[in-house]
Amino acid sequence: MDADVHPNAGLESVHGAASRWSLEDARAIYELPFNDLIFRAQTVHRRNFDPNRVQLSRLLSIKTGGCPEDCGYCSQSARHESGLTATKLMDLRRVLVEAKKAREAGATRYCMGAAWRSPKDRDMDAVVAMIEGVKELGMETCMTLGMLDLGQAQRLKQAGLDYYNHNIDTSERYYNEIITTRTFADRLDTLANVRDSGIKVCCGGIVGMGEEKADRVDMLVTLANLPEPPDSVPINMLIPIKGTPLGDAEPIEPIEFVRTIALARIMMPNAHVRLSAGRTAMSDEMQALCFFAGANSIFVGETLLTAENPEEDKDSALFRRLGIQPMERSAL
Ligand code: SAM
Ligand code: DTB
Ligand code: SF4
Repeated sequence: MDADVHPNAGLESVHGAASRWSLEDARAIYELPFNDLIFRAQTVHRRNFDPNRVQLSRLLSIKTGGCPEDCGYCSQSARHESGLTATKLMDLRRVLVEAKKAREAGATRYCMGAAWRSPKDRDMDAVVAMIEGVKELGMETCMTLGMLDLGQAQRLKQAGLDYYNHNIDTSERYYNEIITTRTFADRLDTLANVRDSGIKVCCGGIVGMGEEKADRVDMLVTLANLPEPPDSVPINMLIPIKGTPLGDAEPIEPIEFVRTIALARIMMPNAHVRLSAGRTAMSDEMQALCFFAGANSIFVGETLLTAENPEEDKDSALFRRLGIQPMERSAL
């Protein structure tokens, strides 16, 4: 552990929501003895949230596959042979049928994703109608459509979009190993457009892509030091997809994953930290540790965008065993 960082650093206001993080402090916290790290994360968590409530989001792929980008983890890139069939943009009625089902299953946020580099002008009317329709169902809306310029972000805001998901995915250093068709700086530009339009930012990344510990920490430092920390921080565990460059990646060591969740919680105390992709490969005990480390949101439903997610029965059984209740919309 870094001699300059006291084991209790981060518990006091000096590292509160408004402060900025140095790489050094963040790395030292990540490396703390596990029990100290988790105790600290749980303490921060309890100050800001009900520790026994977890928010439920549901994903829908409104346009699958055929994407021109080359993100090395993704089943939807046209450059990878993942065997996925590309689809056109989904019809509004079908989106609303799916959203209603999600609401009935307890989801409070509906997240719609499209495999685009960025939306084309001709797509905007259709996605605006989806936002309006889902809002009318009384759910929060989130979209992830690739890069946005300011005008597009403002249009989505006007339609009532609550959140926009756009991940930085990894550290700036490791980024070019994973994606070459858009830069880290492009991602930050989109995040600025989203923020400036008044839409809440959902931004996180993926763990388990062969990165070093320092990359995991650096990614979280970038997020925590954004002009405003994101409102939601999805932490995905890589789902290795056959036919993609990361299809044979070594799985991340579970304790390293839990450390990443804990550090996200400590550095972004007011954010919903989402235990996102990869839960089918996690034991119940690992998920319980993630909740203890401060994760307080998950995706529910048997599919994410294209990959598998735990069945709803399995999640409700786990929640029962842990005494966790779904978060109500009003508590968000
Ligand atoms: N095309 C849009 C974009 O990239 O901005 C939106 C969809 S994209 C699938 C959303 C995020 O899902 C990615 O940024 C990545 O963090 C995550 N993701 C995609 N494939 C994944 C995988 N195989 N394992 C874990 N996370 C993944
Ligand atoms: C995020 O960070 N994770 C979600 C959501 N944002 C859009 C997507 C996970 C995708 C997992 C792989 C798949 O389903 O294809
Ligand atoms: Fe396209 Fe998004 Fe997949 Fe990248 S992550 S290949 S941009 S769908």
